[in-house]
Amino acid sequence: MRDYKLVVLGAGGVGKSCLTVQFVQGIYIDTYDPTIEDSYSKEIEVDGRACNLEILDTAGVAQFTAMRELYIKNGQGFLLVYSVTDKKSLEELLAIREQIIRIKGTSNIPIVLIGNKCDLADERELEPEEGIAVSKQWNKVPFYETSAMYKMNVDDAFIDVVRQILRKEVEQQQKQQVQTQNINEPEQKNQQTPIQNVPVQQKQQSQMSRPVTGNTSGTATKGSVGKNSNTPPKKAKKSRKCVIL
Ligand SMILES: Nc1nc2c(ncn2[C@@H]2O[C@H](COP(=O)(O)OP(=O)(O)O)[C@@H](O)[C@H]2O)c(=O)[nH]1
Ligand SMILES: [Mg+2]
Repeated sequence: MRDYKLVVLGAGGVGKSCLTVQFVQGIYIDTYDPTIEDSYSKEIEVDGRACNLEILDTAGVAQFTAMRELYIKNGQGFLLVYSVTDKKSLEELLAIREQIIRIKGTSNIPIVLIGNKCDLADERELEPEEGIAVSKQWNKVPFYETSAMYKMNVDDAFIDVVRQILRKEVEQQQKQQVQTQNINEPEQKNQQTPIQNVPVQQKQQSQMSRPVTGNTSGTATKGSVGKNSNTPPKKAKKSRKCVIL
């Protein structure tokens, strides 16, 4: 089984831990220590492939630390979380994404943008359109409004980023195959036509898969680790408007 490293990033209090624990354990913890930075593991099957996810739930306000550099370097997929009740938390994600791009040296990175707490209709400072606008700005990264409290779109968002990683792997394998063929091809042609001087045709690069832009689904199987103070969810205020782009 392959290991995949996911990193959950965003401002303090946006719901990173609640989302992670909800995804891994299927429970909502209302009082999670904001200073705890923890990693979780969960086995899931995505498109028939067994994956072992290592999920790092980050904490702390200092964004530009050596630690952060290290786990961004090691991370393969990133969940960038803001709260729809906190305008500033979306702004903070812009710098975080820039940092990821700088460290990775590319903008082709498996990322999902998450607007959490979409159940808090009365406290909204950000409408779905604002998340959609940022997603467009970021090469149309998939955008989900989630509620960790009501487990809305939580699995979808995590599985989406895993699917992006899998797709990227396939793209890289295809690229390697094309390169190998390009190296081998001239020799084969020469063997077949030893006398005539036939120019060797350059193989066209094969069409790469298109980037993920839509919502996805998959099956969660097994979770592990964590603290358990399972508080039952409060009743939702007003309508819960959540979107998936
Ligand atoms: N209503 C609502 N509250 C949430 C949701 N997710 C998190 N919270 C609240 O936000 C607080 C901070 O969440 P936490 O996961 O600790 O944030 P973190 O600092 O980003 O890890 C929690 O204690 C919850 O009270 C959600 O989906 N809906
Ligand atoms: Mg936390």
